[in-house]
Amino acid sequence: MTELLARTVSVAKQGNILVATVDNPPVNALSHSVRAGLIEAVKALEGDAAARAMIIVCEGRTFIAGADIHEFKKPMVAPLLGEVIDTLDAATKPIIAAIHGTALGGGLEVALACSYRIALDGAKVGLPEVKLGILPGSGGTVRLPRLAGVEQALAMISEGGQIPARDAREKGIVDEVVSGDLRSAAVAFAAKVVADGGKVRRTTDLPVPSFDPAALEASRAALAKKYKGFKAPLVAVDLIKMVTETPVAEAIALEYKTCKELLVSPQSKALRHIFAAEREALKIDGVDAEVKPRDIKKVAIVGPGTMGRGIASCFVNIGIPVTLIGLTDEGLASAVKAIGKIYEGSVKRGSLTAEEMERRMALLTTTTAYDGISDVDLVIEAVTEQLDVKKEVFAKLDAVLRDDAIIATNTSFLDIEELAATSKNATRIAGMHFFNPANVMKLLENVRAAKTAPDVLATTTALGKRLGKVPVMVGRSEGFVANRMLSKRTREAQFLLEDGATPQQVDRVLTAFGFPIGPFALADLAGMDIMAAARAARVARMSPREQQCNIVDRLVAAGRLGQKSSAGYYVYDDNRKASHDPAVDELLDAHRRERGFTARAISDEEILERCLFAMVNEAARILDEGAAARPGDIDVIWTNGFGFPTYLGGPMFMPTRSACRRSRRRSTNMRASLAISISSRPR
Ligand code: 3H9
Repeated sequence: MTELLARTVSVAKQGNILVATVDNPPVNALSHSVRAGLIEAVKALEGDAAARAMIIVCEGRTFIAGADIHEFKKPMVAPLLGEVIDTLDAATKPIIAAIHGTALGGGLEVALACSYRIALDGAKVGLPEVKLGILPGSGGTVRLPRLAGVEQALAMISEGGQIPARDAREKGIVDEVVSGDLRSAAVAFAAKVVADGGKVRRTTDLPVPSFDPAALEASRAALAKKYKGFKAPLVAVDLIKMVTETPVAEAIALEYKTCKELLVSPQSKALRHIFAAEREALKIDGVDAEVKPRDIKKVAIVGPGTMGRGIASCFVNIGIPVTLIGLTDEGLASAVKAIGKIYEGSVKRGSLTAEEMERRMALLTTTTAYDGISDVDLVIEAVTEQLDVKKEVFAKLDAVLRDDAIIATNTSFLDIEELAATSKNATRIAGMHFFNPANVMKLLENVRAAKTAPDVLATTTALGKRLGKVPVMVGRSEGFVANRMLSKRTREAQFLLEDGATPQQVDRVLTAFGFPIGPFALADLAGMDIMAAARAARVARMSPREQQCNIVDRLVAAGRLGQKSSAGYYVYDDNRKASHDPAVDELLDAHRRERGFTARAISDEEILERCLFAMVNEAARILDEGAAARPGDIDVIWTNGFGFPTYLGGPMFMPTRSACRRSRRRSTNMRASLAISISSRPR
């Protein structure tokens, strides 16, 4: 018999075991109907004298992935999650959570309120609320330490990581790990519990295991350093400390109060915006969600330089064979050696096994001839940034590839339309702009050209996700989105030097704001010769002021190429520690004198506003041109590409919020334009 309790929870009976099945796609979040349904399921268990235990199992790809994030914006409707948890906790018959996929946040809290937890091998559990700027609010901080210990619980709650079922078993969070059919295994487990007397086990009856208070304080210091600027990880320490000192009922109430306070904090709003924006970015403007990506089983990468190597390792990391094409055997051999070195480092650090390294390296082949790649599904060209060279590569690829194979360029600033026009089949041309180091950086700017086929766009997006990247679709635009906005910030930072600021002051203001590195330390890292070359390529299109703002050329002329020559905007010691160099003050003074600028005192506020507005203004132009589909896409690009603090929500979210205070009725584009009018002096 199957009884529908709520639209999303159904109950069936198997012998004397009730099976409550949650079915709330896509991730079985604890929406109102699930909460109501779970309470009804417990009532059904209590009301059925013949039923001796119940399992909670989920349909689809995962166990309950947490509270329904979409409900956070509205007033919550009873029953709240706390009531569900209390109902499970108060049940007089054992309830068993059967976990597959991920049991996260409120989902794990539901499981922790059950008597037993069994998990399918490969499932994961975690309390990731901190990533949304909140903390568990339905007993997670109260129950997890009682099962896993205080230090382990703090690590999971303050960092939000997921742990595999086997680890969870070892740590006491899960009772049994099974393989095969989870539902049958859970019913068998429940039957055994019944046969053993049908005992109810309440996590809240357990004592808090002993712990080292000094370790908690050490965690606080470590978290403050690792998550600089983030509030919730530090609140997690206070919360766990409170739980160790407070009776259960009071601790649960205090935990809920803390969660509610965090939920309305600006950081949580910003982090939830980024969570939603990253998922929204996967929806390609103008491409139907039903469009199927092409199957990518084999890849070739042209160009075994820094980018080509990094991109190659991204693919072999996920088991896709790669053919690396280069001009010489020597160049290819050194690329393979460099990739091997990256993996050797991981093996030494213990993050990769020697066998896994071997497996990955075996997926890598090299060739100097194009005819060996006729069977690949995708080619990414990562050759030198010269249009003619790339056109030549495209012609060679056109000659050997299957018609349905995709050609993606990794160009950072060349015109994708010009490249597409050289191909005999422009529909298969797209951009996949990886960031250096490609094997580390999360951001992937996928580029669409006018004629790119919808399923090619769907493929680069799906592939980005498969590679563990955060893909964002962008359109034709010089420098696309990330670098185009960065160049405007860099330009403004240079103008600030002309006006009287120092590199140290600008870098200090922007790192205090939350960027991991300031623009001048970043320029030293990139190399002044590279910056000068990029400037030379664009100089004809620059405004007169920018054309004459040639500080980079002066640094190059003085032999100050950045970190690589131990001197740029800063001077560097053998450990690459940067210090102020009076020679740079003199160089800047000379520049100002020649250009007719008188140095004035510049406030930190002016520095911050000018640098941020320069970015936001460019973003507004990018949106107006359609080179980015949504403001949220730009936030995703900047938080993942250049370390814009996620707790501020990105450059579009942040100024939008302050502009909102001035006018609630303006559209997002208009709000960005507001920033333009504020900083509208001639550039
Ligand atoms: C919480 O539980 C608080 C409680 O302690 C206390 C409360 C008082 N709700 O990521 P994907 C959607 S806080 C609603 O691409 P994947 C997502 O928007 C919560 N929707 O899939 C997307 O929809 P769309 C703690 C959600 O396979 C679709 O599902 N839990 C939720 O790569 C697919 O998502 C978390 O923070 C949600 N909770 O990864 C878990 N989660 O396509 C957050 C996802 O329409 N979720 N969606 O945009 C995740 O980490 C991943 O989604 C998961 C699946 C690992 C589950």
